[in-house]
Amino acid sequence: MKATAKAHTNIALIKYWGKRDEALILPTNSSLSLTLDGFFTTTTVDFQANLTRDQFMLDDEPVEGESYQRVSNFLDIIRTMAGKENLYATVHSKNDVPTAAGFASSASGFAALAAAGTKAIGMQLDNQELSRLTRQGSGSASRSIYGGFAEWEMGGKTDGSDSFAVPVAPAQHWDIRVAAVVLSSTVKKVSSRAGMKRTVETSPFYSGWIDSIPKDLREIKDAIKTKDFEKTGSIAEANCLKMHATTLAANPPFTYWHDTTMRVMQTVQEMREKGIPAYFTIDAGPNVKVLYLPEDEGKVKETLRTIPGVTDVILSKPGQGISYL
Ligand code: 2P0
Repeated sequence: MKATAKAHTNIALIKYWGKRDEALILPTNSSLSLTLDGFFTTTTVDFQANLTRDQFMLDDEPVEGESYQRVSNFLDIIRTMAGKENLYATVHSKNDVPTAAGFASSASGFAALAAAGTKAIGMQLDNQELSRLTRQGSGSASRSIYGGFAEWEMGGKTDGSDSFAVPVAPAQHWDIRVAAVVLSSTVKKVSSRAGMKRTVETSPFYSGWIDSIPKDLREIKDAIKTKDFEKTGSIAEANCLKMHATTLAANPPFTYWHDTTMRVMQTVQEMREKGIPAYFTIDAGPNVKVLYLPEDEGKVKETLRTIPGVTDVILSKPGQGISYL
């Protein structure tokens, strides 16, 4: 009862920022992302009758504590679905996500775990069912089931049955690139879970954020379909700024940005003034991801690398969805 799956991380162009149900991980808004080739997790799940508890190894090191509990709780959901409540597993995960690049490994991690775990226990789920399950491990992971562009539809039901991701366009549809700009100082004081919770509960800007999402989603899907880079990039950049604005109005207020974060944002805007179409987006941390077109790769990389406080620039293409090894 053993299976191995590989999943890539994704970068949100329309951000998921807020939950309406924390246990089931149901969001307050729909979101849209691009799956990335350069960052992935490979996970093997092996259910064995002789085990009395799960074991979780990450990059060959045993994991305990909160991370272990999240994995084991997620396997509980799979066991319940399969009707095999007392069957425990060894989980071996390998992250090919440079941690310094500022990508949360939870998106690729839970997508790979869901795919390998369900296959190992003998279930055959379609992508929609797999995305719905994966969502319960980590919200953003629901989008990593698919390659290319994917939308996580928030749904409206209280049981989460209509909250899952759907494909928007495959990786082959459009070769746009993402540069992960690595900063020398990346200490993050507020986790994304805690940050979105505080924002939903206290930020007076939150209702403006929610109201603006349907239009952003509609327009970015049109722009992706017609491969309109300026429109796609400017909607993504503005959506990111709106998300981060909600945190400034939270109580207590907070921001994920550092001085270098702002320097990178300004440099991207200056590149545009010089005629290079490039746009930024930022998740719940100080690192910046820059969207650009393949023909501008050399100039974009060189410009970003020379910003004081930037230690590395890691480039990625659109990536594929779940695969089984
Ligand atoms: C996103 N982020 O759409 C947004 C943008 C951060 C900013 O999804 O609590 O790790 O596991 O559902 O998915 C980060 O939050 O949160 C995130 P949980 P997750 O990518």
